[in-house]
Amino acid sequence: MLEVVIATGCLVLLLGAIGTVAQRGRAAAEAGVSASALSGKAQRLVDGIASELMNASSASLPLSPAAGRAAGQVDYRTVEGFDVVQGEIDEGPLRRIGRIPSPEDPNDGLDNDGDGLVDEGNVVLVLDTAATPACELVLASGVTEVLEGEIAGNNVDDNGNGLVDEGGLSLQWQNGGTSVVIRATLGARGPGGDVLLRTVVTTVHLRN
Ligand SMILES: [Ca+2]
Ligand SMILES: [Ca+2]
Ligand SMILES: [Ca+2]
Ligand SMILES: [Ca+2]
Repeated sequence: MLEVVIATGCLVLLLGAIGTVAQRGRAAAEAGVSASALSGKAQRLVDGIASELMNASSASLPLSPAAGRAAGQVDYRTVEGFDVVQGEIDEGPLRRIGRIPSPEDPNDGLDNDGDGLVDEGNVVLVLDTAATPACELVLASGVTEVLEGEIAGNNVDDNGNGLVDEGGLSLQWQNGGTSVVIRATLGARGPGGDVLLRTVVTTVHLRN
């Protein structure tokens, strides 16, 4: 019974997330997205990731990417409480935040959906990587393949931010994995039909 409730709750969240994205997509197609709306969307994405990772256990993070490299996804466990009998932290199921290809624009070097962005993706939150069916919440769509100003696959830091060939969502561990720098670039067509890009950076300090 519990499983059914969890599955239904997940479905409701999932449908809500998809509905929101679909609505925004329609509005964007009709009028174009203003620069400030796109900035807001990018800011909400990194803020959402930050508030999620704030509760992650730093011990659960995978090894830091090599120097000058960033991860496009992270698996982690959130801290659910403290077991006073065992004297240790209770951790939840393994979660994942990462960028995946958009269903409308598979990763083939072409702008399949004609939105002006090539191979853009979605950033999703997976609540339990072991659960079937998988429960994925879409945190944002229109996340570019590489971060603004970066050229993929040339082994050069084109935008001068210290990271080489980083993706449109890039996660960088700092201070021995007790903080994570989150960078994301979102793109969309503006009112004039030109493609707008907005990049937001924030650093989150893990509580545990
Ligand atoms: Ca494509
Ligand atoms: Ca596209
Ligand atoms: Ca770079
Ligand atoms: Ca590059």
